Amino acid sequence: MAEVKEIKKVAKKAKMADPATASIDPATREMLERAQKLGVETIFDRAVTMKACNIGSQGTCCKNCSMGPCRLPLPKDYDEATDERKGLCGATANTIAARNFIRMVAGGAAAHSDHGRSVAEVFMSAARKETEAYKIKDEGKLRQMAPHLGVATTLEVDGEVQDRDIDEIALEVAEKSLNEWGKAEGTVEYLKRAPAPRYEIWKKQGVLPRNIDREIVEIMHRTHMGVDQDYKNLMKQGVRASLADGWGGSMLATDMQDVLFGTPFPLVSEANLGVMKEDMVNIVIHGHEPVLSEVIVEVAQTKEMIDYAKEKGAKGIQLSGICCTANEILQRHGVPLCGTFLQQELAIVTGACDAMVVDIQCIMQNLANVAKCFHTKLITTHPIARMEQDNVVHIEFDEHHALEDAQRIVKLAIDNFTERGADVMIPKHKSPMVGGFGVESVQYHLGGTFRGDYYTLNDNIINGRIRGIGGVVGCNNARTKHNEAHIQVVKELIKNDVIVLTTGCNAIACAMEGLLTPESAKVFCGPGLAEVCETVGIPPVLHLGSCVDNSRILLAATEVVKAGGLGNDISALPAAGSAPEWMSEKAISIGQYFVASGVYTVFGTVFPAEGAPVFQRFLFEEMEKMYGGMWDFEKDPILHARKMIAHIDKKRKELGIDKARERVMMDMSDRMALEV
Ligand code: BF8
Repeated sequence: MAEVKEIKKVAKKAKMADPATASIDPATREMLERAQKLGVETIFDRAVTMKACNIGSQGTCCKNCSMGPCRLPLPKDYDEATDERKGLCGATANTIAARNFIRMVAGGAAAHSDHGRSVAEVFMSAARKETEAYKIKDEGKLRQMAPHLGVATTLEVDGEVQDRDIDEIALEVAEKSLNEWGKAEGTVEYLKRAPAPRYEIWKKQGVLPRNIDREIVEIMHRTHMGVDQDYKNLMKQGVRASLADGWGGSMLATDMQDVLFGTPFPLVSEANLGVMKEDMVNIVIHGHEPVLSEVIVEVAQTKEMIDYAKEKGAKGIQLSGICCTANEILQRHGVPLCGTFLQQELAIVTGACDAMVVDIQCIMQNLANVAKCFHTKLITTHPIARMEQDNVVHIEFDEHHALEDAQRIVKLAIDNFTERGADVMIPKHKSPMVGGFGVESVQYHLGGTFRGDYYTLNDNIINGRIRGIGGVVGCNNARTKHNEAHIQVVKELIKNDVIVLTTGCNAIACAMEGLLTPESAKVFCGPGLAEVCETVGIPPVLHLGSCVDNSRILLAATEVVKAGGLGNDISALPAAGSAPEWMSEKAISIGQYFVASGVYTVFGTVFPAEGAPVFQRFLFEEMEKMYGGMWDFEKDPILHARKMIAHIDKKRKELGIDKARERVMMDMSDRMALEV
């Protein structure tokens, strides 16, 4: 039996989560039961014992100065006309909720964009040839992104146009990109990649971000005690910073990662805790930045490391991933997905995780406590994300000696294989999947043969086989049943012929449920979408990558606009966005740049403005008049999906293509009736 080491166990009398209601996933339930039997506390148990603060979750707790916190709960008999709630300084519920909301935007935009900056710095090292570990891998993508930064890809020699040297382009792109975080003049370059009418809306509203860092800093200034006290003006800055994320930091991160590591293209893999292997060294990679994990993938496949693992009695090395680092290495290398955000502790509870390597974001500090109970080496790698617990090993990663760092980490994991206890329990559950989609591969599968655009996709939206596009993204939230809302929303959409583009933990949840296979189209889709997926050979849910890759959804939507027939702006498209189980500030930033890009966006779980109904109405209704997109909130997953479908139908009607869809639907049933 296992030696599960000394641990602060769940007190016997403490309430614990009920595995049956904690998750829809059998592997998660199995591991949660095991954790509870072993006395290992997880987030699922803490979600039962610790209640969320109602005022904070409504968005109306202000702790921006030491006279507070000032708490303004929504009264039961709330009446807008007589609402006189205020903090000590007089800040209204609207001001407080708007300040809190845009601080969340700032947190999310900072996380995505600082990740982007790190990639840009590695990109610069590669362009300067200062590192052996990174090279320009995808020259085509580099040539494609360069003009958007004002970098020429050709030059004229003796009256002849020639391709410019790739190293020169790389250097200039690196310089221009890094400049985007702090340039003194102008606006973020990539904004012009949006459809022209969209850019004009941003210009008219005065929300073109000047540079990425400045907009985030300005949020912190404006929300400081005694500065901006008008929720509309606060939101203007929230929009500006979110655009600096979606069309700036995140989009640059995606592009530069593609150039350095390759643009994803469809590939097969597997998902869920069952991808771990008992007879192999299991290295679970977790976090968000692919710069280190890319090198770990390379090193783990070397003969030297595989032989070393065999020397230690393992059959080889099994890599798998949690969260968005998982999505990054899945998309480019087919490394299997171990699980979503809520499964990180459970990967260690298997007793088979020889090393968990973490970088930044969505890493629970409790991992260290769980790792203490098993043999698992928990390795932090990033200078800005360390843990206080003494069992955590810190191997700081530096792109200048990336190979050595990765070798050290992989070797540590292999050495630790021999330390495993006997009680290993890996759930059997895993699902096959196809991942690796992106703007380019959607074009390949759903574009015209010779047109190089999204012709086939548009054509099928116009003729009604595909009703519309749903972008379903975002986290898990321990306050709701793990993966339930994700899966119900997505199933309801595809059942109604809405094709789904997914990223982040929603993508992992869909993979675990088998929705990322072409075969699932026949089982779960309406007849129109099933026909398209079967003809083209794609899943009805397309995995577009990590959360910074939501920028791929923005660009895919832009390609749909460009292909024609569906209006001249993103807001005209029969499309809607969703984050059914969101929890992180990054999700708020993403939601806000979707809304500001013209997308109707529905969130589940809680909405952090419920305590300020006037401000919430501004987000849900007024924003549509300004940006063509707006927020909405719906907890119930089926109603959530139906709201999205209703919006899609409204847009179809505005485009005059609702009749085409009716005809297709009538054809199906009428034809059957006629044939009888
Ligand atoms: O950036 S979806 S829980 S893993 S925040 Fe985190 Fe949310 Fe998962 Fe990726 Ni995105």
